[in-house]
Amino acid sequence: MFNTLKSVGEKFRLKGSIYSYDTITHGNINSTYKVTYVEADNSLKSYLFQKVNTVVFKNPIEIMENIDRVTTHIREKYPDQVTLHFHHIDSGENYYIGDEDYFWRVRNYVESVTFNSSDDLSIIQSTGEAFGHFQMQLSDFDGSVLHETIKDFHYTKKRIDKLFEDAEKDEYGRACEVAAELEYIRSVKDMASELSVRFANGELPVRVAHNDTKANNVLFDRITKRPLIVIDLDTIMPGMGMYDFGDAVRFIANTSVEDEPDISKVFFDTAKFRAFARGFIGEVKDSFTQEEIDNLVLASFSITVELASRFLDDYLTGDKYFKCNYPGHNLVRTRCQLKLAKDIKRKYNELQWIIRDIIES
Ligand code: GN1
Ligand code: MG
Repeated sequence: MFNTLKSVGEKFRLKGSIYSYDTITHGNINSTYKVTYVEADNSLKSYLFQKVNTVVFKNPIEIMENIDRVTTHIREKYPDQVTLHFHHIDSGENYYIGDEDYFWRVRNYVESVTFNSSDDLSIIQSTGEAFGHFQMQLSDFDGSVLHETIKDFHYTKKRIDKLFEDAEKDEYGRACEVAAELEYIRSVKDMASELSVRFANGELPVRVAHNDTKANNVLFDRITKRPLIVIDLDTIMPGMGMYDFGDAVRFIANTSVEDEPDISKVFFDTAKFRAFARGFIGEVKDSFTQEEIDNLVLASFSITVELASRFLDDYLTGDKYFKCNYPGHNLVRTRCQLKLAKDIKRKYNELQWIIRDIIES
């Protein structure tokens, strides 16, 4: 790896020589490294190198254009905020296509801390603020100029339809193991699909969606523990703001991890939901419509069922999309997300009351 990183660094004209590097292990798609250089005056400077998975991201150049447009908009509106800065190669691009078409990019490393989960409700509320703030900052940005880099990314109905088609084909002979999971998804398909269908019909607002609002995509200041910046802008596309909320709570309000094998540990924590919602809604209440606010809980349920369907589809089609750490990892992920979806559904009314309470307070 060292030699690869060294030659990528040379392309991006980074000064000095590599002092150390670490692999950053979170993220299911791309490969990420923190690379520290020692410069001529002996000072250390770190960068984030990323090798983009071009099987998933078929148009990485379009992704870089999207990121450029969105970060420029934010930088112009809030010049004092920490922003992401991508380095350029000699010929001017902010990416480098290397051997075997590997797509590399390099950005500033922001000294910070991230949280995969937290029992500290103030951290959760701040995470909500960060993602709400991101939505708010982009509420006056014309989303139609963005490329749809992964078509129908959160078109839940299509995701579920594809799952059933692949279960029918059953190329890996795994469908018989997952009859119960398929049956549950079939039973909630209409409910989980509703928002995505209405969005596709033009009945709901088109926003700039971040589309990957996991807690660890917010960087916090190490000392003040205030949010600094939202990262991982690979999936910014026109989409539903409500789904950004839903994706975030599916991750942060899970009492365990996203791929917990023991699903008896998996519940949807209403106190964490409340904390996140308070932070998020505080930021978006003037830009979101009443209808969007009223559908935040449905969005949370829908995206959880959608992700379960994506994991299960990947399992049935040979585990080619999500990185798997062991055989059956995608099935474990599926079961965990379905357990969570069931718990969200069970607590539906209580969650709606929490949203109402926040709006009225
Ligand atoms: C993928 O690799 P990562 O963690 O950024 C996926 C998201 C899923 C997530 C689940 C492009 O994101 O949609 O919610 O895994 N990203 C893509 O952990 O498919
Ligand atoms: Mg991501």
